[in-house]
Amino acid sequence: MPDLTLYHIAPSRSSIALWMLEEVGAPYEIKLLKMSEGENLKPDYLAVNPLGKVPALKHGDQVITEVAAICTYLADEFPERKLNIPVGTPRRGVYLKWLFFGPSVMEPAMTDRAFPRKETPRATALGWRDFDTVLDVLAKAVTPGPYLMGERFTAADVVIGSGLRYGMMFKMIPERKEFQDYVARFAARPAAQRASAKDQQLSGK
Ligand SMILES: N[C@@H](CCC(=O)N[C@@H](CS)C(=O)NCC(=O)O)C(=O)O
Repeated sequence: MPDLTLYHIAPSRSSIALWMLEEVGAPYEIKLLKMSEGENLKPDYLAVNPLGKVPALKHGDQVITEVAAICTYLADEFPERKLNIPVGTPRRGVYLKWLFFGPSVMEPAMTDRAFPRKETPRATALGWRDFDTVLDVLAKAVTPGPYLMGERFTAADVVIGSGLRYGMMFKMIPERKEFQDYVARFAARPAAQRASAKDQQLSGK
């Protein structure tokens, strides 16, 4: 029995972890939860993640939540797949920057745009910038590419790339050429295709 278990709602943010598991290529098990039936808010799953959010990844007896942490963890845990920038490499700092940028800058900026607040908080009180500035930074980062870290595809592309891909799919992010080209590059990866096919099958679509 694999000692990696993904708690997954298909499709959702946990699809990002599913893609990462396919990139890693180690055996894993999926525990599928139905949000429509509130399974993620039932005691069994709250014992795994008290927030009731997916993904959660169990590795042995350890539980990891937060999708960017899961991607970082898997990339470091399976270094032979070369999906990380190892400790001691000068560019690791930039790689970590992108892994944190996803949940702490890109996602909040997207949420600001999609769900405007009545009162705009002071820009200096926030840990991110306005949507347009954040998108300009990302467009520059993925050009000319092919990936955020140059030639090497890493876990940072799984995190940032998924955000851009889902953002465009749900019309939360404009279909800028830089983003379309970047997304097309990794959508051709076999692991990304396997993860999408699994998600479609799991969601019955
Ligand atoms: N900060 C979490 C967010 C995870 C998250 O929002 N997951 C959504 C799926 S897209 C979820 O579990 N929603 C169920 C709910 O809110 O009840 C992460 O980055 O992993």
